[in-house]
Amino acid sequence: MKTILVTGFEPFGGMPLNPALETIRALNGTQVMDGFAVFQKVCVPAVHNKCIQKVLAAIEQYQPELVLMLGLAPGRKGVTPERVAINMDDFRIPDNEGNQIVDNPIVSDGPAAYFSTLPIKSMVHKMHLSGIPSSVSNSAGSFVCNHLFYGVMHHLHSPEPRKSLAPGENLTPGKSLVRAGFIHIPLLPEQAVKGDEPSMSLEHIVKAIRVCAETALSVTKDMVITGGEIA
Ligand code: PCA
Repeated sequence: MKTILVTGFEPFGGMPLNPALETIRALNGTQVMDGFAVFQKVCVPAVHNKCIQKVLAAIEQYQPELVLMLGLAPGRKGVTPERVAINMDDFRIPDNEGNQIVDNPIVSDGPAAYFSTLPIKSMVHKMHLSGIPSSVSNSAGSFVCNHLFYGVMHHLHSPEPRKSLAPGENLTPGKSLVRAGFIHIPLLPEQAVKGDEPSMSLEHIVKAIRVCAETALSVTKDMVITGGEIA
């Protein structure tokens, strides 16, 4: 059976919970596509460098087909697959060990950015068909989530590990390739009781991530539909 590594951050910024952690707990050990693949959770510290090390160790251990990294983005109205990770830390708040890094590249000689190798357009389309609010996000921010996203994509593009798919590259079953990317999720309803911020139930978020996983495991070439924004 194939493994889908699903990572979620611990609570950060003084919040008591992180829906990403609740989501990976709910998914852990569950299967998709009639037992074709199973979710394996990884709880990730909201701490620079340590988060990357934790996920790389899990990739080494589980040799997954697919890596879905999840994080909370308060204010998002839906489930938002990220298009791109940028090589820059600019933390508006300290991470969970008090590090507040400003204007520092994540990998000093690394490229400016990496694209997600998930079929983000197809994932959004399938989530819409499943009744889940969703859109492509063109920025994962410049905090710990972008940091992890960039660090993992950099590792998957370096020569030694299993190679990552390039955007649009065909997925050839049986080849040792791993698709990876980041998905931001909204607040849970209990985190938005004042009614001034959007939220989504855990049930819907879990369903959304299952749809994303099934899409990423079955779509060989992403759809060409707009997910763009006018600034
Ligand atoms: N969201 C934060 C960090 C951890 C999380 O879940 C972010 O978007 O960077």
